[in-house]
Amino acid sequence: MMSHSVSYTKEDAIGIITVTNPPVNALSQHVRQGLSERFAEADKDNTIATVLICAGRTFIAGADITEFGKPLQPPNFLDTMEIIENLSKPVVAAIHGTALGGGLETALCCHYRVALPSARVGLPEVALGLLPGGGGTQRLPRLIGPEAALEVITSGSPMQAGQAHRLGVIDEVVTEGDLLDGAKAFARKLVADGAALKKVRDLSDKVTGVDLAIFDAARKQASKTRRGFEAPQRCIDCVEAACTLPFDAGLAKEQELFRQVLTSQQSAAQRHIFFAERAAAKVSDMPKDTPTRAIQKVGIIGAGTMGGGIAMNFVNVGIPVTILETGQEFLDKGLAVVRANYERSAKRGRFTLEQVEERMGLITPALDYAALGEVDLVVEAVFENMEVKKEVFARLDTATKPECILATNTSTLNVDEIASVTARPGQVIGTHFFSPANVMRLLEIVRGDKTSFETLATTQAVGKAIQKIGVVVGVCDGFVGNRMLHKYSAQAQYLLEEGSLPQDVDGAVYDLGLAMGPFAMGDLAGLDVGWRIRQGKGLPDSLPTGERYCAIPDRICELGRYGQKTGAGYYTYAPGDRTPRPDPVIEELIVNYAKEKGMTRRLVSREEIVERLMYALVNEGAKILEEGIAQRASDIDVIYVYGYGFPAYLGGPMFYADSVGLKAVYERVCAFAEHDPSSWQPAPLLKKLAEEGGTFH
Ligand code: 3H9
Repeated sequence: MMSHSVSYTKEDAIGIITVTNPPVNALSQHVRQGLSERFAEADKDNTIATVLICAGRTFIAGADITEFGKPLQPPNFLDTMEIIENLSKPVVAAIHGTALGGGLETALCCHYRVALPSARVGLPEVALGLLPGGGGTQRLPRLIGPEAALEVITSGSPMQAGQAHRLGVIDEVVTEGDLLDGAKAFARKLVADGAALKKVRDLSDKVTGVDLAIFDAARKQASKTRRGFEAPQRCIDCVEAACTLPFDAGLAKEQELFRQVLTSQQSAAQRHIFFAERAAAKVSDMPKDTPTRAIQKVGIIGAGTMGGGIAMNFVNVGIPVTILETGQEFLDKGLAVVRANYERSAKRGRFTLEQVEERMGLITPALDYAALGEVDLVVEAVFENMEVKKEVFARLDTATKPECILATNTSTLNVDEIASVTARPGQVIGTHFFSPANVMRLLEIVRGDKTSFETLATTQAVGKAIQKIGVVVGVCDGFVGNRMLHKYSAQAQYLLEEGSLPQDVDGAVYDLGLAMGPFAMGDLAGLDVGWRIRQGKGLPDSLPTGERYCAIPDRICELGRYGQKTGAGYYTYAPGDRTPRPDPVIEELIVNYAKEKGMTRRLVSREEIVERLMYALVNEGAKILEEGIAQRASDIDVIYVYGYGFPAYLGGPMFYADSVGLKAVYERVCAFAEHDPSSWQPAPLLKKLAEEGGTFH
């Protein structure tokens, strides 16, 4: 059947091939077929050159990711690209939007490339656990040299047209809004100048005589910055092949490694995260046409670590912020921290000192609620205490204009109760940022009972504008992320009583791929906060009967060891060094504590550590799903990957459980529950899926 997603027309003796495959003009089977057919037609037609352009919002944004994991239908990418590269007259790619992955690779088969200044180009395959498999690893180094190509391919980050032009990826940047005319003019000039048909595959100067030590250095670097990820290593192998093998042999190597990564579990997990991230933006019961409000000015209550970090997010995208505090000294201290953060980034060359001043200039410090009269959104980031929050919200309700949205950055408290003190519960919502708030991408958007669709949609849009990955969750203690983490941390502590040491537990999950184990994370966050909350509740005697309680963290705090900030916690730290060092004092404390409790310590295997910690997350995740606190299992995965350092190559805890097999997971959870019924109650949903042979996804 003839493909209708690629058309051929002729203007002024120039053939124009247009791809129309919304939303992102992915290289689906029918597009590959259409391109092959139309380019063959263009070759025969009586024209002087051919322009490849795309309709809609972007140039080809890559292969069609939904086709991966299924048998590839012909024509394959390389056959289509060969037809384009071998055309007998100049082919010019006209780029707008994003030319990514297979899209850029298609453009690299054209003889020349022009782009709008707003266009971006890149090879982001590595983020999907893949490598550029359409010749990109062989052509890009030939065009811009292996070092620049390594950076583009292993980072996966797209670059602006201007930079691409300076590097030589783009031949000309054309005036905004004038892409087709610009491309046609460029093509006519090529013909008038008698320019050669530049085939990138034939270039060799940049890939000859390369010092191969750069590849070992790149491998070492990637094993640190992308620890555990296979794809960056395979990307480097391919670029090295471009410098050691002739083009066709290099291409064959790329294809072999592409097939290898394409069928890997890591890529399946990373592709899952790609779609999960996009699914997370959808709220099943919210009408698609829900209106959103413009957020032009924001108020932040509290200039502490969280308040300051949250403010930076808005300021970074040009939204002015008013920060309210109770005393001048808190304001001064908070703003000094924000300034220091910006100056540190400027020192690293991320932006200029003028930009630091511009950003600081967008922050207005305030001591009076009256300063919030004009803001469209307030994010409250004060001390985590219900009474304090209620008082703040009651004052906000009178101080702000009626249409202003009031958001709380609580990490545990009931948003409905906070909303109840206002006359606008429909405009109250939770925005749970993760620390450091200016760095972490996750935003849990907590939808209260009365939160209106408009408030929800606006908060989602704001989250997107400040470049967060927003996941909508329901109200419960700890919401999704921290509620699950609570179960995970509890298991980690029980393992100490039973026979492990902090370094055993942390080592096991670090080796699995998590950024940090629970004890190193505790030391980083500070152990005293939880301790004081527990003391406030009168622990350990007031625990509900039967619930298991481990007082090891309390004992550690009693020694004045609060974590990194005191140079000691579960580990010790040398001054100015964040490396956790195991401490015999802690081992003794743990052994004595177990003795006191009459427990006989045993050798706990690494496998058991991983299972106890992971399945604690999964079992609680299943309960959260059943209660409707999370809309879908993949939302939980997004939360863990972007908020808790869970490796994307495992796809998040729920995807991980699916890959292990829910029957096996359930059996282990039941076995744990048999030994310790007070801390394990198998989730009914897990049981049901295990029995049905189902999966969370
Ligand atoms: C590759 O090219 C391998 C080659 O080397 C191999 C040989 C050639 N396929 O993100 P959005 C969907 S690997 C299928 O919300 P935005 C997306 O799921 C690929 N679907 O829009 C969503 O669907 P829905 C390398 C795709 O404007 C809708 O489009 N390329 C694809 O915020 C809108 O997406 C990449 O990795 C796709 N390739 O951002 C680029 N891309 O509405 C991946 C998107 O049902 N894509 N969809 O939820 C992106 O980075 C962004 O989508 C883009 C637009 C920047 C293009």
